[in-house]
Amino acid sequence: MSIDDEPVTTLEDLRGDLAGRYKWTPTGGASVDTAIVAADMAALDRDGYVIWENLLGADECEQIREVVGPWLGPTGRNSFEGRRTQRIYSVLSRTRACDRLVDHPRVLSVLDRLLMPNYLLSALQAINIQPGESAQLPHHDDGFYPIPRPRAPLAAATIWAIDDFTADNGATVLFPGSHRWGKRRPEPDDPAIPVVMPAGSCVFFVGTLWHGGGANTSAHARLAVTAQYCQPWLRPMEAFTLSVPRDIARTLSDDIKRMLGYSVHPPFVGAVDGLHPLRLLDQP
Ligand SMILES: O=C(O)CCC(=O)C(=O)O
Repeated sequence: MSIDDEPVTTLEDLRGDLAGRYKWTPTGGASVDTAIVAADMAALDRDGYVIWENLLGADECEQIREVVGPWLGPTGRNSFEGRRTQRIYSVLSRTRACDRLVDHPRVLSVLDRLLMPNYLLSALQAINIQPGESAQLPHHDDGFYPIPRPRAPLAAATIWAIDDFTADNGATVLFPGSHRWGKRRPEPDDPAIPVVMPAGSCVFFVGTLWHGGGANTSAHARLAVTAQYCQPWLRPMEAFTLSVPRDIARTLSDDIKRMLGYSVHPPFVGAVDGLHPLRLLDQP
């Protein structure tokens, strides 16, 4: 079946499927002014990315720095993770300090329009690029799903600057407009821009946009948090229903619960023992 075919949900006898009342619920993104969202969507369509400055206050960045700092241990195991880059995975199982980034209304407002209802969180990581790190291999974040380009994005990503992003400290480098490319990869002459933005800002880009962490030729580390999202019918990068204990999941916002996998892509993708997975959170 191609993704353009009639979805199985239109079959008469699946009308009362188990997604029921959870088929689509408004997210925190509904609180964002529609004119603002329209401008964001136009930028994403044109450039493949949009930058939102100063969404977090200095105190929130400081809190994240303090919480994340003690976990920053070994550097990456390969050049993609970065030999001089520290990564913390499974952030949701460790702290609540980054929840606000995951379900920020501005982020959800564009995800609501880019992806299908009940889209999932695919990854949440802290990335600390240390001095001396070289530029990361350019890639696009939905490149590991084996569906040929050009195509609509299957995923989207945010990168939140917890430290100021400067041209020389490893700011993410983007290839504007590359979300429309077919099979080709970035060449040395392709225009690329470092995302220079103050701490507390966020760059949002579609999963088809070529990008990579920048080289850090400065004397200071660059801390970021990245939250990535994918279509509800794809397998996320991080298996959050396995890594986040149910006692923690119960305390999360409805939007985050849904994005962790306590949701269904109708009629039954994501079901647990034939039932809606939210029921697991009702059980002791
Ligand atoms: O740290 C960054 O700026 C980009 C990292 C990235 O794109 C990735 O690891 O997928």
